[in-house]
Amino acid sequence: MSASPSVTAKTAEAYDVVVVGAGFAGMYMLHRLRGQGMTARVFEQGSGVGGTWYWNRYPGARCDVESMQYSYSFSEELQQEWDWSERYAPQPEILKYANHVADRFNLRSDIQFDTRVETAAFDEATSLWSVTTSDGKTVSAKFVVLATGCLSNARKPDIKGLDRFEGKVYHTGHWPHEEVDFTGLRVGVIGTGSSGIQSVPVIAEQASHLTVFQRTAQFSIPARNAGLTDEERNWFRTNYPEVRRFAREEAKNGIYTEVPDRGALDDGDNERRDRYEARWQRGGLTFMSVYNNLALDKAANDTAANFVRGKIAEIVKDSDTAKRLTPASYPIGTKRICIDTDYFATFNRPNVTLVDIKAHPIEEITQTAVRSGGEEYELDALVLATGFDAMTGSVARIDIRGRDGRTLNDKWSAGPRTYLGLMSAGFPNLFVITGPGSPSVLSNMIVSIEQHVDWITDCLSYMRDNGLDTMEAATDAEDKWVAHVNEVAYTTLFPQADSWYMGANVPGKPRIFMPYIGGVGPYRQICNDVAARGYEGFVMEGAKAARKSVAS
Ligand code: N01
Repeated sequence: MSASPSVTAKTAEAYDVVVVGAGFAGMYMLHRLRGQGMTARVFEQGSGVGGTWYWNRYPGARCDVESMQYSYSFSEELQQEWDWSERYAPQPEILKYANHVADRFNLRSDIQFDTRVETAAFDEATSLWSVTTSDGKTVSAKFVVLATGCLSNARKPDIKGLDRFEGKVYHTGHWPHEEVDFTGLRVGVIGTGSSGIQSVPVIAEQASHLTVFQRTAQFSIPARNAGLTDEERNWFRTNYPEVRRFAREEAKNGIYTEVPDRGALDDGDNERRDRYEARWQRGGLTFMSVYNNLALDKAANDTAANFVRGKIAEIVKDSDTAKRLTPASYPIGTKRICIDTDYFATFNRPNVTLVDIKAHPIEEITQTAVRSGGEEYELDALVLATGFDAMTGSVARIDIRGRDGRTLNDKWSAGPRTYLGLMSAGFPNLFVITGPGSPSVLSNMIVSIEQHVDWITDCLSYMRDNGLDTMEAATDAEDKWVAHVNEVAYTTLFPQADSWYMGANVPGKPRIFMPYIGGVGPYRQICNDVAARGYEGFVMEGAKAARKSVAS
């Protein structure tokens, strides 16, 4: 183990807080810290704000949480004044919103762009973090907040010959900033998660031929995207107090919608079909909220899965293609459900081919083609919609060293361990926003981001007001929380799927259900209760306490 970078507090720039990342989490964190009179420096590897929405510029990229809800709630003026154009905002509009927020709250002056945080080391003698960045500088900070995002480490698959391919290769999660035009090209898309499913219909319209390489068929629900009317916008604006309260406190996933009052097997066949049909027609993520036991009971889940399978069979004309597009190996919703615009119908186009790479794995990629099942699919361009090293990937890229020089990667080698998804024992004054062990990716991300940022801000103010220097998760509290997160996960059907929630998409990654599935409302209450009890489960120490222990 190499020596920790030494803390150069006397010479380095010193801040109260270093924030890593200027996506929605990092921007709001900076805003709140400034409000508390704390000094902060944000390092962002991109050239602009927006995080996910800065990188994911692939054709068809848009949010699948409705725009009126996928937006900050912390500023009443902002939420009243910003005009979303569509039910699901397209990526350029969300990025414009992020830039508007950065300008409106004058955030840029404390954000250093084009700069990666490479190492962060805690010095036990000074209780300071020493942070080195890709521009060769070192800064020191009392606290480090990782606002690195859960789906921000785009993962290039390990496919033989990929680097030999002579056409252009794109990754949906790392899309070029200049326009990509597929007109007249033979394009291949590998991957059929949310990114693949959004991009396939758009690419199919441009390409002379599109070949979709599918490893696992996905359940997808129509988005029914449309322009927002003034009436709809005004409804939200008038009802924001209740919409936001409900999203924070009552909704499991941070989205305002009806709460189901029954399980799927409580209705007869016809009534159940009518309910699914109504939600299918309405479209969107809340399809899984028709009944309250779809994530819990396999027989109940089967009714929803079979409904969607029936829809695929209705939409896709070629029965063999329809069969291959029909998910069969996991319960609906246990891999993140997708929301699409014309995804299944795209396979009725004469210029689209589906290749089942589960049945016929890709053998290799040559200079000009993808070879699978002995067939060569000649391509001019290849799109990798192969996802992310989710939840831990971006944290793992930073060499983080806590007490005794132990790295976070070493500590998390058998799976991430946190208390409340906020801190990890042995890493004092290091916070993670929407980290593993918190609801995060199972929720409307902005609801969870705001909750974590507010909690951390309150915590830092509390420490300052009480003369406390360090805060750290206690090992026993962390152990209990990890066990609880795991226990709750296994009351659901989620662990049955090979999903990125389980780390299953990354070869060799420990198979652990990473987010907390107890719901954002109960989770918020737990966090608030912990704070109200003087940050129960955390060890806090201050100069006074240290002096006292030295004197005694
Ligand atoms: O990534 P994914 P994504 N060879 O991991 C396949 C959010 N998001 O970027 O299922 C061949 O879901 C893989 O196959 P399999 C959202 O939370 C939101 O699409 O592992 N194939 C799968 O089909 C989402 O869930 C929005 O068998 C390989 C695909 O690639 C998350 O981001 C939009 C492979 C990866 O799917 C991730 O979505 C986009 C290999 N070696 C994303 N490796 C919205 O808000 C992987 N695959 C709308």
